[in-house]
Amino acid sequence: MTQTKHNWTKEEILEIYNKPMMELLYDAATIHRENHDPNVVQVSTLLSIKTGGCSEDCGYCPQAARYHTNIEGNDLMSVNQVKAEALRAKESGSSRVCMGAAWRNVKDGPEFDEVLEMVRGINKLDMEVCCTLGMITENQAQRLAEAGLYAYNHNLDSSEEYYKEVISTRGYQDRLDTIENVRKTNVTVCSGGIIGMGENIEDRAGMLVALSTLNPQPESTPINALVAVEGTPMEDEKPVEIWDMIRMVATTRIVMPETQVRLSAGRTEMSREGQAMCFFAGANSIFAGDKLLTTPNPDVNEDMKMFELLGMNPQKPFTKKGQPQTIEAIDSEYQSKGEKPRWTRPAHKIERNEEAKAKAVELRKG
Ligand code: SAM
Ligand code: DTB
Ligand code: SF4
Repeated sequence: MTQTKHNWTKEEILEIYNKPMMELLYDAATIHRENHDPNVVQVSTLLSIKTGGCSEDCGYCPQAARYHTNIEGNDLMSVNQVKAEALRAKESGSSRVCMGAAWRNVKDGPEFDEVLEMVRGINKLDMEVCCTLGMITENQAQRLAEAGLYAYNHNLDSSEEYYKEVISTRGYQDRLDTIENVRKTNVTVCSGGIIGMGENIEDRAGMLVALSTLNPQPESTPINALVAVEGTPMEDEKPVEIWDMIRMVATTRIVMPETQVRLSAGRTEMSREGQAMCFFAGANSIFAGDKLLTTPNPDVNEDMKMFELLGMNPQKPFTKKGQPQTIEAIDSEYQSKGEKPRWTRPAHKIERNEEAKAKAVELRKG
């Protein structure tokens, strides 16, 4: 096992990123196989549970209300529809469902209660559940944890310096605050970013400094290549070169040895050979399903054929960390008042729901 280092500097990371390609690949692949099974890929399915109409101005995002893109906006999906989609994803080999909402932040109320119900429903299907709902408070993170959330995705997206060029309606510290709120719970942190937004290599290194110096480091890190959507301020950005993607994945693998590194947006532009190089360089997760949130993604059957060709197998759910125990909404009364729960539960431990429920009832009486 590689010793995880939490004090990476920009200079050190740049030196890695700029190594001769063969050395970079060799170093990354070595660290990869010391920490992971190189023939296993974690597969997540994205589900846009609330699409479009977002108040933010993220320059890359087709879901920002202020840009004139061709996407079809939708209100919050129903719990039953989400459960049906999750089942479909499970049958197609996915271990995780990631539900995305085009929100600036989560508001307490009926919609959040519905999302909690979706989390419970998917966890009951014995799948890992991830949400990406914008900024959340510690109390909201705790409620998601209690519903059985496995991961929360909140990307830093770029370096702190370049972030200001991309988004004006919130700051880098807002992102870090949400990540910290998630960290206070048992929910794992999924955080990464985008390349190809016009940033320079220093910005890519800067983002990796911000991610790798988090302690603990994120359990998963999506590396997205910008999907330049017509109508957004980034519509004319040039496509990301495969070599940049490989360098970014390899560098991420080296500075975050234990993290699951996910090939995310932009896979439709990548050949099988290009993706294979990324897997060799340390990527060990993908978003599967014919759609990301609003833009296309490779066909699931094509991905399965690629895995077969490469002798790779999809990872089983809860391989890296046990299934979260859920506590049914017996305490919804105080939860809706925004109070902190008065009971705690052991970290990283699967406990029978009945035991947990009994404990909560007992503590409430006391
Ligand atoms: N609203 C929430 C938020 O901003 O955190 C969750 C949804 S947002 C769409 C999730 C992530 O998708 C963004 O942080 C960004 O990394 C990625 N993303 C959005 N549009 C993209 C695009 N056009 N190309 C690549 N990645 C994109
Ligand atoms: C992430 O890093 N990438 C995913 C997921 N987390 C939510 C989203 C990619 C979105 C690409 C543009 C779209 O389809 O709207
Ligand atoms: Fe809204 Fe998230 Fe898109 Fe930004 S990235 S506009 S917060 S949906």
